Amino acid sequence: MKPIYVLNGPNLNRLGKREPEIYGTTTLAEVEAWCREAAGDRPVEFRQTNSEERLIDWVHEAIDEGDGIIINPAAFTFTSIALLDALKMFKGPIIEFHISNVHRREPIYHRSYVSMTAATTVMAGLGAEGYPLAVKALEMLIMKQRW
Ligand code: DHK
Repeated sequence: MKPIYVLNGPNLNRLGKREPEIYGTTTLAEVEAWCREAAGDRPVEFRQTNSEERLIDWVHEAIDEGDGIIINPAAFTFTSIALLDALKMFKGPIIEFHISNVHRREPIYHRSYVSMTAATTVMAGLGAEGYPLAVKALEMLIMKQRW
């Protein structure tokens, strides 16, 4: 069984302390534990970076090694065509994940490059508690070969 990749973008290393009124008080380490529990026997590559280059390198790794991707690109969602181009090469389900409901926030958070042609589905606004739900949803998409 190939791993799923749970990739997190810039500033999410500060989760729990960063704008708790928007992102809550759960830490990224707690989110990782929830994802591993939700994945059961499925191996999980759980990562975070503030670097666009590294995030793209991990997508390339997932192209060769993974069965599915959950990605919270954070601010790169709205800026990176390079990340979109990398995700478009992935032959499997991709869940674009946002802790907050970006569509209910400032206009700079409304136009997602990832959603344009790469994301199979988008989950937004469920808080950090949405991550383990995304793991379950990704497993369903993998099993149904739907992307
Ligand atoms: C996280 C960020 O860092 C913001 O740039 C996004 C996203 C929203 C989130 O809700 O997880 O706009």
